[in-house]
Amino acid sequence: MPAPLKVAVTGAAGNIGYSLLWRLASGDCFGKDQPIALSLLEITPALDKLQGVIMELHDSAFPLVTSIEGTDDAAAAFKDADAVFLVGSRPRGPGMDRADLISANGKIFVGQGKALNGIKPDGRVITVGNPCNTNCLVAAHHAPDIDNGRFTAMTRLDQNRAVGQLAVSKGVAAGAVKDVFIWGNHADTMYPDVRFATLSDAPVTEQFEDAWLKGEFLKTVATRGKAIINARGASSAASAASAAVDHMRDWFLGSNGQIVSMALPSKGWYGVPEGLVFSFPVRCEGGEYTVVEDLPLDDFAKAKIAENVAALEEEKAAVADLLT
Ligand code: NAX
Repeated sequence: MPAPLKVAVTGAAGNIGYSLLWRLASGDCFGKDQPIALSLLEITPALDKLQGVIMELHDSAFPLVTSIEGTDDAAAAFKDADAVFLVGSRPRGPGMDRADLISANGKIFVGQGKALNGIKPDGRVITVGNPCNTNCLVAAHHAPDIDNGRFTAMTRLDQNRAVGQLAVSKGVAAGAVKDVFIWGNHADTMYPDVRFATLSDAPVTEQFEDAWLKGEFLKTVATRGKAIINARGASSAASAASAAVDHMRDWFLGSNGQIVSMALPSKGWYGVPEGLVFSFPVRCEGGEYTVVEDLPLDDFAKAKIAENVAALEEEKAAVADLLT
């Protein structure tokens, strides 16, 4: 057996945590022969609840879990971590607009960014807590010793939602759909690009009307989070946890040649301003991701990318005081 990976999860007593921790512990993310040491971070008032979660994890007797620590100290939680899931953040409260939420959550990611400076230099960070792209930007900014390429944000749930819509429409399993990915922000503006995707080995663009792909399909994917809240009375938690597992698993173990979505600090790819955390098409192999840089852009894709750049520039401006 290899040495255990230290896996840190924030907001571990929350709804996503309650699904995510069991998937991590069962080996779905890092492999069925990879032991893990769980390091769980919560705010002080939620530590009792976290103890209950830890008791249940112990009661699940996972063979791969070597230890479980719960703490409210971010520096201790992240020290020498190999993988970090930044899930914890503040939900939007009554009367809060998006700018208030961005600014309230941005502050959390200043402190956590400083603590993330202590992860292993080759550690991997996924930001799930919203607004995840901009929270990731803030966290990476405050961890100067860690290459900002180790910081990512999650648009895999949007990708999976798009795959799910296509698969259900044709009555096939999701595994028949390949190379769907997301451009931009994890927000209503994001763009699920299917121009290079296949379903049952044939191009998606030959099996669906263009008007549907750019209309109802796009809208369904973009507003799926709200539809789930309306139907379930609670936000997507199991599917979000599943997407976080997919994201981190592919980064560690590879995407088998498939294009997947990861929001990354831009290095100027596709004209996206450097540093903006933007979802790009990537392939993962040998523990690293590589942006697929040579995809042609049509006018629709260019317009959607521009719309997302503008939205993310606006979010960045809202946290300018946290980026000094
Ligand atoms: P919950 O409110 O159930 O849980 C959040 C947990 O985070 C709570 O236990 C809280 O005590 C903890 N927390 C708050 N501040 C913290 C801090 N500074 N350090 C450590 N823990 C802290 O929310 P949940 O449903 O689990 O969702 C978590 C986040 O994921 C939210 O921001 C949500 O908006 C976001 N999502 C992101 C998605 C994505 O695709 N990127 C999709 C699902 C989800 O909406």
